[in-house]
Amino acid sequence: MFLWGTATASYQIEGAVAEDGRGLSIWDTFAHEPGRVRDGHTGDVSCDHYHRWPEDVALMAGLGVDSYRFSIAWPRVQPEGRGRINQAGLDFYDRLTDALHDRGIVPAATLFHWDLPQALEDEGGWLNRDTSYRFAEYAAAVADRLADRIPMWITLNEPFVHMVFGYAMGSHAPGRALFLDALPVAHHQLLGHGLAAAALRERGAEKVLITNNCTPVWPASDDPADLAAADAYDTLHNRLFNDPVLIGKYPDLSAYGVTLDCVQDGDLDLIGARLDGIGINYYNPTRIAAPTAEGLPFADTGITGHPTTAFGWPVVPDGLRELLTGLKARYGDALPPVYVTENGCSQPDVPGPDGVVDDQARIAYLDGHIDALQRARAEGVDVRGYYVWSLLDNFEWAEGYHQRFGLVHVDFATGERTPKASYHWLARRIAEHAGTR
Ligand code: GBH
Repeated sequence: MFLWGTATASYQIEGAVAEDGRGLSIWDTFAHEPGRVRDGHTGDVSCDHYHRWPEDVALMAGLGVDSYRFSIAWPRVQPEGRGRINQAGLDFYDRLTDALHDRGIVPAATLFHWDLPQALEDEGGWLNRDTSYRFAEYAAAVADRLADRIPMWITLNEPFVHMVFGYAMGSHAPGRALFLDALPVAHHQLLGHGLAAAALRERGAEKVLITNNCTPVWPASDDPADLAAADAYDTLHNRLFNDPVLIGKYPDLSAYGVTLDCVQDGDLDLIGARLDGIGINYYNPTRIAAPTAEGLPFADTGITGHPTTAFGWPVVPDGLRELLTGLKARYGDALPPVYVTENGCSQPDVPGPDGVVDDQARIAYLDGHIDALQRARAEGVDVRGYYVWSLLDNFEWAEGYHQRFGLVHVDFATGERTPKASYHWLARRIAEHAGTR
């Protein structure tokens, strides 16, 4: 069955950051530091989904989705990041899970969408190998409570983005700018994935996945220097995370002057254990040229000649087909079923005469990408799901509430939700596809 879905993440929608024993996450700390998030926005209240979730489940039911991808906040489950389990925090996801089942919506839970307990960051965060073991302990606690009712598990969301923005560049929590020295964060997250996957399976989890954000890489020209740079980028962005989980080994990084010294015997066996699917988040391709300065082995030139989203990201629907068929070409039979676990765009509010946001650009974006996905399926890629990012306008990380990705408009002053034109469009589109699942 093909799953039509929508996706969110805990820190981006929940609010209620001090309720029912929740501990601090690195995003609470980061967002409250001056100058980190645009206009000092925080997730303290956000969409207040922690209280308004019944309304949000009703919105999903109205959309007609088969599945909902949400994330579980580690600091709600383990306020100190280790040891004591806070059952009151798990109660929230337990209620949500049951409500989804009541509506016939398949829950797909992500265990880590970047909100690491602050207590673990104080001990080095993902630079510290111990965090991988703590992650498995947390995964076990969640699975003990929910594996009987949640069939689909995603260990990590976009370990690449968490490493690069969080630890290499510092534009996301925990705000560290270590450049290439952030590399152990890749391995420790992936080790955490492998350990958590084993813990989930021991507890009867039906499907275990990881979500990687991938980008087709376009060389700026066929000049050998540009081609080599594009290959370097593809290696460091896509293959660094896909190869270990799909074929059990890291790509060779020696040409870039870096090594993964932190890999220990047996790690790759855990990381490379067979998955039931791979989650892919797609937003846009990347155009790469030879580096112009010392340091990184590539230069990101940006893409011109395509429409852009409010974020300035290029809109290239066929990039999704290119990405999916490229994964099939590279990994062949080692590629498990693919779930597009995020795709969507930020657009400004354009209120129509009736007050409903008339987001025609989002409709065009989704329409084009759904077509591209269907073309990839026709070309033989086993794609089993498509989740729109996002159900609601929400806290868009360093951009705060300035970028709106929702199918549903949120008035952040009142919490009021109003479905946009794209919501109504997608509901029709999903209904039309009912027979082709
Ligand atoms: C995802 O990350 C996250 O999982 C989600 O939480 C987030 O809200 C959502 O996407 C929207 O941001 O410079 O033009 O080449 C997406 C990661 C990283 C994808 C930056 C686009 C560069 C665009 N993104 N990337 S461009």
